[in-house]
Amino acid sequence: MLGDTTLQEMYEWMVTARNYEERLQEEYLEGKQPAFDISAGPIPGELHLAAGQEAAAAGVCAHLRDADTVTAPHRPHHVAIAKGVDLKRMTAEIFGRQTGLSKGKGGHMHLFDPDVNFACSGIIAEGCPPAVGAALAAKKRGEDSVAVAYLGEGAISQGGFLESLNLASVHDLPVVFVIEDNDWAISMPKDRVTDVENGAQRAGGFDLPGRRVDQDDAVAVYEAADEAVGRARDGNGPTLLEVQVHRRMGHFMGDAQGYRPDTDEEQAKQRDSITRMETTLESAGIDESTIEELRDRSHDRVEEAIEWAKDQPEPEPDEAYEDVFADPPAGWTPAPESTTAEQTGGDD
Ligand SMILES: Cc1ncc(C[n+]2csc(CCOP(=O)(O)OP(=O)(O)O)c2C)c(N)n1
Ligand SMILES: [Mg+2]
Repeated sequence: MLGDTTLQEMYEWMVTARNYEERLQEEYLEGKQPAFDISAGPIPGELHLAAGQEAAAAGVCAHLRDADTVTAPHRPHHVAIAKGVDLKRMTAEIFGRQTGLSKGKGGHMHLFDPDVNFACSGIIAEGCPPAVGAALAAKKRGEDSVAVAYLGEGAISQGGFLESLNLASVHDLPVVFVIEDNDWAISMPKDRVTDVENGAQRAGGFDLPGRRVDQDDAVAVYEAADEAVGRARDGNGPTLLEVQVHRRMGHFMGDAQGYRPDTDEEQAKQRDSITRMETTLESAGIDESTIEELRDRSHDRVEEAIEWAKDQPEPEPDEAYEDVFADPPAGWTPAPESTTAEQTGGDD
């Protein structure tokens, strides 16, 4: 049963994610004008925003604990926030700072927070095999933790995803796959890349349950995930969920979206899961002042994280050679002369 506290928590995550991305957008554009130089400004590199997809993160992560593993793709902020990733260190990572989650070397598509078992990757469907591995580890250790792998609908024909479905099913692993169907894979509409009507149908080929949540309603996602995560935690194996979400923005910041009909973008904005959630909160009897308080708190948290991150030092050039290999190959020597064989683990 979905109580008021969980509803409010889900709303707060969703609003935090939206505020956060609105602020990232402003920071990102600073310094990139007028020629849109992708390496310029306080946030270097690409930036994929997930505005419009928050329900898929909140509805699933509301069932998770820190010990559960979550992997996300290149559009990760909403999921990271709902999983409880440290917002300050995540922001420092996005700004390329030394105190970032990956010491400023990964950027926004490579956020790793071992404290809450979160990882993401710019390679699509790449999070599926590690999630299966985490689920296998939990099962072998006799723990009741679960793993959740997020992917986009554009990744549902990737080998890594299909092989993961198979392994998870064969070994009855505690893993939930969540497809965020935002209708687009960069500029490619779904019906150009697959003949299945919805991604949840992929489950049938592997004899595991598949379910689609047709609208980006966090409460409907919560209910579907209740069953899926519960099934995994109780040792009854994997589930595939698909959630219809909407991409309010371009594929990445700077995408002119010439391929996208204006009506599609307009519709995405109208079907806002956050507005829907506000109506749900009001119907549950939560008063406007409480909702306002949640909004203000999320706003303050976002500002604090961004201000903190911007104050953090940038990595030193020498640090580029650190943490590259866990176990460097024999004879591998990094370029800086100061680095010793002991540091590199070379063949001394
Ligand atoms: C293995 C691989 N192939 C191609 C790419 C390039 N690429 C980046 S995002 C993307 C489309 C992803 O679409 P979808 O999975 O629907 O996620 P969305 O961007 O819609 O969130 C592609 C093809 C990649 N990152 N990894
Ligand atoms: Mg997509």
